[in-house]
Amino acid sequence: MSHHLQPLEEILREVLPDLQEPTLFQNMLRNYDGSCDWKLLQWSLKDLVEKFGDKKLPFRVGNHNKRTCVLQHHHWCVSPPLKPVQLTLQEFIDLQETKPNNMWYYCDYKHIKEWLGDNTEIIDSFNWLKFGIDNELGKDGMHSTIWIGSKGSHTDCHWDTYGYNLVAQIHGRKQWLLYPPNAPLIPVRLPYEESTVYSRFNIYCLSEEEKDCLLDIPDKPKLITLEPGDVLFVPNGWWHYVESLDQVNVSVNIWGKLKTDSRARVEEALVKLIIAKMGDYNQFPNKLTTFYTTEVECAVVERTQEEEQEKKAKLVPVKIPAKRAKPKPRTAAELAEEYPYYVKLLPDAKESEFKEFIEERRKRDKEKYPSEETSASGDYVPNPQYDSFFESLINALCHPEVIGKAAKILLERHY
Ligand SMILES: O=C(O)CCC(=O)C(=O)O
Repeated sequence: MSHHLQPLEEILREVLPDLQEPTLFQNMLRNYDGSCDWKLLQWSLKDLVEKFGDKKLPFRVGNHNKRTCVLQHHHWCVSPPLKPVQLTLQEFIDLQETKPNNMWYYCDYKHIKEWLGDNTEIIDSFNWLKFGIDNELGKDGMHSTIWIGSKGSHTDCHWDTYGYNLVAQIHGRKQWLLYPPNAPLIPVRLPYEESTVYSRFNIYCLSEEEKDCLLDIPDKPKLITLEPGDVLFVPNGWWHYVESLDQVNVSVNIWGKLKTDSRARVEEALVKLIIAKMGDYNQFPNKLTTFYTTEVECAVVERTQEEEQEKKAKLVPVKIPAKRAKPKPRTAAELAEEYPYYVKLLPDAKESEFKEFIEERRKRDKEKYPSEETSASGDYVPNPQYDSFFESLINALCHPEVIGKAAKILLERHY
């Protein structure tokens, strides 16, 4: 029998959208008798292989010690191979024995609905009800995202423009480096990915200059290794760099909705308009300016309507409970104090620990094989404008501060 009081889902439903700090939830998915609320977590790797069956999934492939001319983002992965390889989970696991040590494989950011939407066993094997996400989004795994990678697979440093993030580690360990919003990590929108603001820093494989800059940043980072069963809450706007530490890594996540999402939609539509019109990117086949302008306009209308509703809602008097109830925890610190067995604040990374982390990544760059200096072939097309003035111009116009201001003006002037 548990003597620890678990945070109620009603509390987390209310509190999570407002939490301002990354927070670790431990022991939430496992019960005292060792059983799991999530079958996904209970399954062994062999079970997982069986559940995934012969479904082929795309894995992008990168090189452990290659500092490419670009970050190893989804669309800019180095060769070989040029395109993601299609593998079943079993094939991916088998590859770990035979692949060169310096290659990593990552089937990342895969919407379950799109890739495993017909696999009811996986969809029903987890849900986010305990975290108060009990609407369409979180009642099962359908609207979650899955990440399957090998040691060294990583997601470059970025922040997500929509929602708050809950990430559950299922298999293997992953290391997360987090920085608060506004830490000077140089936001860029090229290579473009909707809803993701990347940092210019290639943390996976740091140059000397980047290393020095990182060590000079006054904001204190958080560094945490997630173990199976851990759930990490990442507030909107926090930078994160994520790297897999073990041979086989599986995690799932969900983005919970925020009131600010409709505002972010206006900003994202503006960025898309600028990039689609100024850049020559294959991912924007529609060359009609009106197409993207309409997207901005729809986002503005939607946001304006939401603001109206918020204003009306404020006019409705709030009922004050007759009896003064015990105040509910409202911040991460209060949650951690009230539920110490389940909720942990992330301490700032110790200086020595952070320096070691940085040195390891600096080493990758030093060890790169000169003969492997990126020379992409086949249909991998390096961005010819990388670091050109044109790219800097796009990044300047799409800078979150510029876009934020433009969105503000648009919303104030509309109608
Ligand atoms: O697990 C990863 O590689 C990255 C996850 C991530 O960026 C996210 O959940 O927002």
